[in-house]
Amino acid sequence: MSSNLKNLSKHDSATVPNGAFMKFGIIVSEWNEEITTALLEGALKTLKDHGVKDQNINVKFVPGSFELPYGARIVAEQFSPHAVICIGCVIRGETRHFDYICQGVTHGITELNLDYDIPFIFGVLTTDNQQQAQDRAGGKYGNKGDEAAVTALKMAALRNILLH
Ligand code: DLZ
Repeated sequence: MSSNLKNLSKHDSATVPNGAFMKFGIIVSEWNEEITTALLEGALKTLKDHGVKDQNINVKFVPGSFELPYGARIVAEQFSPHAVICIGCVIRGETRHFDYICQGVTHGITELNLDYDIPFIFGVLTTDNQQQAQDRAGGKYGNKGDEAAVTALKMAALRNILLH
């Protein structure tokens, strides 16, 4: 059976806004650290490739994905970024915990988008196993961190256009 999965991280660089005058917050979950570190590296590289300066990127860590919405809110309030990227990885286990964490973090990030004047980007992998996570953290399906960074640049630019 052929797979319709593709590398979703492939994008046309020409369509990505320049971030030279933008500030970004990144909040990263420590659970499944090997994966979230790879996602973070992807996001940082993509932001810098599109002109974002080191001093305009503020990275903070939280224990697990469930804590991402709270951490993202603090980063937004303390650092006044143009967008916040939330990075996590939830891998299905034997219990329902997976469902509750996914539900909590999704709902939390959605609420932040509605309550705050800046975009909060969902860079959270929710997979059935470790291999699926690796495939999406610099593996055969790209790096969700890259995608999250491209989305952050586009949403920050959209906000600038619409609000100014
Ligand atoms: C407890 C837990 C479990 C079982 N699995 C994950 C996971 O796969 N990914 C993740 O980011 N966090 C996990 N956590 C931790 C929760 O997100 C949270 O940190 C704790 O429930 C404490 O609030």
